[in-house]
Amino acid sequence: MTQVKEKPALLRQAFPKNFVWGTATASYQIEGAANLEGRSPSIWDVFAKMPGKVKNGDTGDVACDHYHRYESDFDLMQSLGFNAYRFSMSWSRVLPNGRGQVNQKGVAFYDRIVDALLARGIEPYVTLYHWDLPQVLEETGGWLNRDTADAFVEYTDLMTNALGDRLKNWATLNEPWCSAFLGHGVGIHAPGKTDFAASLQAAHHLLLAHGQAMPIIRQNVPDASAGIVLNPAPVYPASDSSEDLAAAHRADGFQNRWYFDPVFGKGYPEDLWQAYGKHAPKIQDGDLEKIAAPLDYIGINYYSRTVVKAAPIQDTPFPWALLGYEHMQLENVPRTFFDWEVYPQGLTDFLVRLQNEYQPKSILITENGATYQDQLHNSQINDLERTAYFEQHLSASLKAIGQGAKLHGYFAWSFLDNFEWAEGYEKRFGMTYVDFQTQKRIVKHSGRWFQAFLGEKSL
Ligand code: IFM
Repeated sequence: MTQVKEKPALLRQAFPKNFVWGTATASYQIEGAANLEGRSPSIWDVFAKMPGKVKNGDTGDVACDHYHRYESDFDLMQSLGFNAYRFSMSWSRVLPNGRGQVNQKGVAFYDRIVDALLARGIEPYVTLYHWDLPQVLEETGGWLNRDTADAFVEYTDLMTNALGDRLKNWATLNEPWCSAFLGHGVGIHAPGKTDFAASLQAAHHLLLAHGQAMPIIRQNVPDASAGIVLNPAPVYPASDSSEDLAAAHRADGFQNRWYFDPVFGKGYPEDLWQAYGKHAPKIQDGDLEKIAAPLDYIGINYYSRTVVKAAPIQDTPFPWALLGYEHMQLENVPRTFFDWEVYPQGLTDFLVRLQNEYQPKSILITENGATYQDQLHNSQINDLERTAYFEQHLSASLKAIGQGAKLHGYFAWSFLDNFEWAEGYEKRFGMTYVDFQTQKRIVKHSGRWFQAFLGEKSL
């Protein structure tokens, strides 16, 4: 008789003892209360209201109403066993004019958030900028204006002074690649610009904002752990041909090296700088030194990989045409509802490469998760695919630790279903289902899986 081998269960104890177990969200995606208590519009409030920009005309006006429900949301988070929570702050809630006059009610909200987490034994990890630039700053040029990097320093100064006595884990930016390229290159995110050179300029000012804010965090919170969150897409060649290998290297430059290299003190990659030519950003003496401010940790958001093949280089302002590659859509591979390939090996590969190439002191996986078409049956969501996604990526993380990656924590994206940017509420990433009509929360199978895993019990 054939023996059916059961896959050994993944155990929490297989991870290092002080591993950080968290879940993540972002301000505009969950808070709601868009017009309450002095908050001014962000670029996402404005973008979401432009016809055709967000599916079904959805906006973050109410979202998960977390602004009013954070106490019960954190009770739920605590009951699932997480010991850390990554959230972001809304700049326009605390500085409605982008700089200058402080909205104390906005600051008080984040003060309450931090206390509510600490009271439950959940360590807060904050991101200062998760894409919701105050609209007033957009009106003076947004990330295309170098002054916005200075305004970010003022905002950092305000929040680190206000909360740094209790809040120790700080990230400057979330995924500057997205703010820059999706927001300024292809225009599918706020502020909706479509100019490749502008996207590179925005990327530079974002990185500058990060570099200038790091010393302020250190000055105001001497025992802070401070870093930045990037979103690598490991790139694989479609074949072993030298053309495809070279194309993959160039694509890796656009996706990954353009951000990792300067942040880790290597400056912008020379091959890309040459290839971008007239589209390359304007930078000033000393910028690269600032951007290279030492990090306590690097945050990695991992979802999927990219596969590319060589294509003719064309003098058109689209990065892949300019760099001579095409994206491949592989057949017969598992995919999420976003159509992103499920490829856990990419996480292992990237973590190991990151350690070897950039030698970070510490790595956190600050996001990892998947969207599937959840079905509500008898008030339950049996999202087994999402559970499998989490399990596979945790195993991939463990593999990377075994190969030397200094990985110290994992934050699942996301705690709640939420406003998924241009996709509105259609794409759900939560381990907790949110009924956006009633605001009822229902923990999905994946959330219950985490609860059992973290509590070292069987489900
Ligand atoms: O929802 C986003 C998040 O805001 C940034 N990283 C990717 C997630 C899923 O698309």
